[in-house]
Amino acid sequence: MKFQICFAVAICAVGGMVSATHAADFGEVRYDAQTVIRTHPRSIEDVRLLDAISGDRWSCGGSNPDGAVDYRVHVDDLQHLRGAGVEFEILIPDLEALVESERAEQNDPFRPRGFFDSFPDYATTSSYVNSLVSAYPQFVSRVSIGYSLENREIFGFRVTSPVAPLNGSPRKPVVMLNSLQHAREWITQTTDLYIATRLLELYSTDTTISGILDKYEVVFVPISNPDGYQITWTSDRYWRKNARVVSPPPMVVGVDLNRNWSVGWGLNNGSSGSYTSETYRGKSRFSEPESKALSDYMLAIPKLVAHIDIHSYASLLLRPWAYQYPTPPAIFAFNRIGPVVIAAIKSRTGYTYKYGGPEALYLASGVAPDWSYGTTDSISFTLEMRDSGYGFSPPASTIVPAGEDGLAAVIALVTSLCPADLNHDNVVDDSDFQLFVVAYDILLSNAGDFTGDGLTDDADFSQFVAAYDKLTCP
Ligand code: 0X9
Ligand code: ZN
Repeated sequence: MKFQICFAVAICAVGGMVSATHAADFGEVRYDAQTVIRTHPRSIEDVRLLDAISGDRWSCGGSNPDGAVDYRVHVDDLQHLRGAGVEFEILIPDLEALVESERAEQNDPFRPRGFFDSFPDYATTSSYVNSLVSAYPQFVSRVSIGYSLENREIFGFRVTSPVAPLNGSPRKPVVMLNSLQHAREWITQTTDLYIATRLLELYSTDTTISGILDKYEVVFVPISNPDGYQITWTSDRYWRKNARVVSPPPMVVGVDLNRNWSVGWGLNNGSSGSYTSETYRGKSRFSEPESKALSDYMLAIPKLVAHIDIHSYASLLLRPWAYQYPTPPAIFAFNRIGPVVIAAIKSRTGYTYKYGGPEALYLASGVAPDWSYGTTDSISFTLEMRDSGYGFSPPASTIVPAGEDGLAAVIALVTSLCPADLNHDNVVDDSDFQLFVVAYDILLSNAGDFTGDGLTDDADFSQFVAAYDKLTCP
């Protein structure tokens, strides 16, 4: 059997994950003589060697063949791996060449000029959000989530139809979609913006989508880490963390925002207390203004029902918990919805994602969806976008297909949120209860089978009651 790094808990995140050294001035970081390899570790020793040699693991699990892990490695170090008998193939032979060809593609004066034909920088996204507000004034409003350490605005926008919320509620239930906590994961932002754009464009012709925007509000935060994102445009294309100076000279920069959230924060399984680590968790829970602002915004939402934190590029849909193996109380709901989402992506784009818990990737403590699920009870996932074969620099032609994956995921997620609304009238009330009782009594129909075990029984009844009580449905 192949050794599975993704099962191998602490390994991925503790200790060895060291950032490329960053000069104080953040001068241009080049990736000359750097490669990205896909490795097949046979043992924990192999992983330790890879972590020590590389310090920058790019991805693992998901669509990778069993146990394969991608690392950025200096060409001179490949011989050590060969010497140690570590199996690998070269995925990206010359990383600096990839950075440059990506830049050339972005700057090509003859490239198509549509918004989804290239990757937008901070200013371009900000203008694009304004243009959505102008094009769909009844549907879109821009919001300010807060400010980054370097005082860049973390902006977002709310999308819903002018149809009023049910029962005189002041606000519809909210689905939150944020991207770019990890600065280098550019495909996550375009996916977020693509989902918003298509929901708006399709509202008038697609009844599933009008159903979604009539019942829910979707909040988009495309650039959750604006300072880190700026770094990826100006000095270091593969910067992951934020721009916090975490130690005095010799200066070390960066907190991994996706290790800074309060639920599970501080555990060594999947985050690090070491400044130089790519998974450095920060000095305390929510020490970083970016994660703090986003969490405060989400806490103030009266009814947050779902949240997707978008990452790349392991082709995975991950449920809580990320910080520990024991399953969360809502495991039935996650296990019902997760496979539906995966199947929806497959049928829309043909791309295969996998659904799972921490065993599908690795433990990670202090991540955003553990916080949103653990604190607000919303159905929260990490969505790791598709692997294009170019690591964090997918060609611009990936933007639309990946965006379609994301759109399929959101449609399937939102339409799966409210199984107890058996008569589809948008409320879980006595009429649904009556339908449930009929299903329960005759034990023939599986209309009330929320657990997916083929029976409408007591376990389903508990779930029905939970849905009824919590009013998680619009
Ligand atoms: O490590 C992370 O923060 C995410 N992966 S990434 O390669 N984009 O950095 C995954 C976070 C969620 N992890 C689990 N649910 N295990
Ligand atoms: Zn990420």
